[in-house]
Amino acid sequence: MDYQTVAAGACGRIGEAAEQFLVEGEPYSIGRYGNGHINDTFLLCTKAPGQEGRRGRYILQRMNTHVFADPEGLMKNISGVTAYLREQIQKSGGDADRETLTLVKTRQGQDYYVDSLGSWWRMYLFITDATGYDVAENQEDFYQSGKAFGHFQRLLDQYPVEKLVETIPDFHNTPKRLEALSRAARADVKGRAKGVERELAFVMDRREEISKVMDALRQGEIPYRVTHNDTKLNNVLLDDHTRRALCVIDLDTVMPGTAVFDFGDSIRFGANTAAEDELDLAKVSLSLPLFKAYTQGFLEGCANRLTDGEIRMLPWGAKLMTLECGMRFLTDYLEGDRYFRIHRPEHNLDRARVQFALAADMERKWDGMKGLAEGL
Ligand code: ADP
Ligand code: GN1
Ligand code: MG
Repeated sequence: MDYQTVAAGACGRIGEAAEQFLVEGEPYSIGRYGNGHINDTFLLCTKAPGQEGRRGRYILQRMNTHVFADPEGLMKNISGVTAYLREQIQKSGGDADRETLTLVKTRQGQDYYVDSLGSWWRMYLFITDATGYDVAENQEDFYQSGKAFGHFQRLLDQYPVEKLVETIPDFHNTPKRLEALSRAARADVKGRAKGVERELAFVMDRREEISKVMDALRQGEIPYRVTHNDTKLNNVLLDDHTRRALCVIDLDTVMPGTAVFDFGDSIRFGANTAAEDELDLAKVSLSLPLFKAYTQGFLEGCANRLTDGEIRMLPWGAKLMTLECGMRFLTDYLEGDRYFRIHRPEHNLDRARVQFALAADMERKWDGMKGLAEGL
């Protein structure tokens, strides 16, 4: 490999992997890209042979096979879902290369490459002139992201569920997340439980509520749907020119689930007035105007197909996704930071504290959230 730049933090057999995919031009630079917590994501640029200047851009990802135990099943999901979305987008006259992810094949005609160290790699066309935001800069952007995730949900409304592998079993099974946290606290492999008694108590005080949405699903009060399950603001790209929602990305967790949790996960991330890992908890709060903007966008994007039962559950979706994410960060902290990528020693604990502060603020603003969700 003699690329001009190979970024610090490159991993595995990245050069070997880059050369397996059918790109236009020849690879000349590669660097880490984006702020995802799970996969190793790189931007690969190519140039025409013997010439200077960029020819093409691609996203090269090393998949996280610790998190996704069945990468082959996962890639089947992504290939099926993206092909289906492509068809729908083309039917409605859209630009499928920008409005959904497009997998780039390997020279062997596969959707992924397993390198000589056993790492799994995939490549997507880079979606140009578009940005995934880590904070909602204004209500309109957040409204747009709600529209995108709602629309995504509607496009997949008729997708054959039996084609989907459950890439992470019990991903949003909130009572199981609570059990996992309790187990991690009991095992206390890193000796960290003593320092998080307040956070554990915060969760335990709310244990009766934790299964509220799961119970509604099990009792058939709300339907299972094909959902995204990781609806963070930076998993949707907005068009840089129009600032309108363009493409929903990060399709690793598309599985049967509930629209209530897709809604809730977006709120926990994007309607927080502080970053997910803010150290000053006084800055953490739920913005009701952002909550309103997202709700409007999501309901419109779903073409108002959510049932009354789902709409009534939306505030619970927000609170339980916030508690769940807090529990997951805290579990990972107790277990020694094996799941989420961290950038400082107590990063997962800081993240958990933010989620719990946000859940507490949602309790203070509960009537406002209910009024907005049911009143729109
Ligand atoms: P993770 O699961 O680690 O969050 P993502 O698939 O979300 O990984 O990718 C990480 C980041 O890379 C995204 O937040 C986005 O900024 C960027 N990204 C991913 N795929 C594309 C793409 N096809 N075009 C442009 N940017 C992308
Ligand atoms: C992870 O992959 P990314 O960074 O978009 C995680 C989500 C969490 C989120 C917290 C597969 O999302 O479930 O809510 O971090 N994804 C997976 O920021 O676990
Ligand atoms: Mg992501």
